[in-house]
Amino acid sequence: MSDDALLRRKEEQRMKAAGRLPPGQSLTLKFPVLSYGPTPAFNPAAWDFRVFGEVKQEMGWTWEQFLALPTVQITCDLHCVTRWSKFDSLWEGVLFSDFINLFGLTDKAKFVIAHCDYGYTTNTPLEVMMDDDVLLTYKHDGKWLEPDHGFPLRTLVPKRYLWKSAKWVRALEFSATDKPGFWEQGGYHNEADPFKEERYGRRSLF
Ligand SMILES: Nc1nc2c(c(=O)[nH]1)N[C@H]1C(S)=C(S)[C@@H](COP(=O)(O)O)O[C@H]1N2
Ligand SMILES: [Mo]
Repeated sequence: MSDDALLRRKEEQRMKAAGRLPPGQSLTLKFPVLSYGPTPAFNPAAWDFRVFGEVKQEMGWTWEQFLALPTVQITCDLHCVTRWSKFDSLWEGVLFSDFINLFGLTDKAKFVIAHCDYGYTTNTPLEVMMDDDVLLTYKHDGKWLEPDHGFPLRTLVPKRYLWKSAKWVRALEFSATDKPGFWEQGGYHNEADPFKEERYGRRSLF
């Protein structure tokens, strides 16, 4: 076995023993790219980010304005439905639960729908988004996030399979009703908790 394979296996055993490896997952030391469609070009002068729906005040940010928002750093584990898990990755971004205070939510807001370039969407209950590790992020491992991984902005929802972490996100919709997103409509599980192995839903279209 190569040194890399040995290291990987040792790390995997360690994470399993620590209860950090969800069922059916194996450890990767890489950060694979999984996108449906191309990586969008980023034009900082034209980019904007907005919030709409069940908000007290609709709001938008330019890239410069977004970068001025206070950030936090978190270390978390990532779990992809394609069965790889990546441990102890470092992220910096705006904490979602702080971000919503900038505009306020109505009492009806129960779900958050991320809208991305090229129309990718994903839905997550507000309650899940309020966790203290959910970010709007643009830095990974101390560097600007790679474009393939979602630069300029991605949501990060570490406690759900990674398809719920929306790359190239341009808007957040706050909704009273749930609106299954791209993969959720395509047959992935609506809840996507890796430790419950919620990979695929009942109504698979594939
Ligand atoms: N906008 C957008 N976000 C996306 C995707 C996508 O195709 N478009 N793919 C999702 C899926 S299925 C996965 S597994 C992760 C992969 O993230 P990564 O490429 O950074 O590993 O991004 C998610 N976010
Ligand atoms: Mo995925």
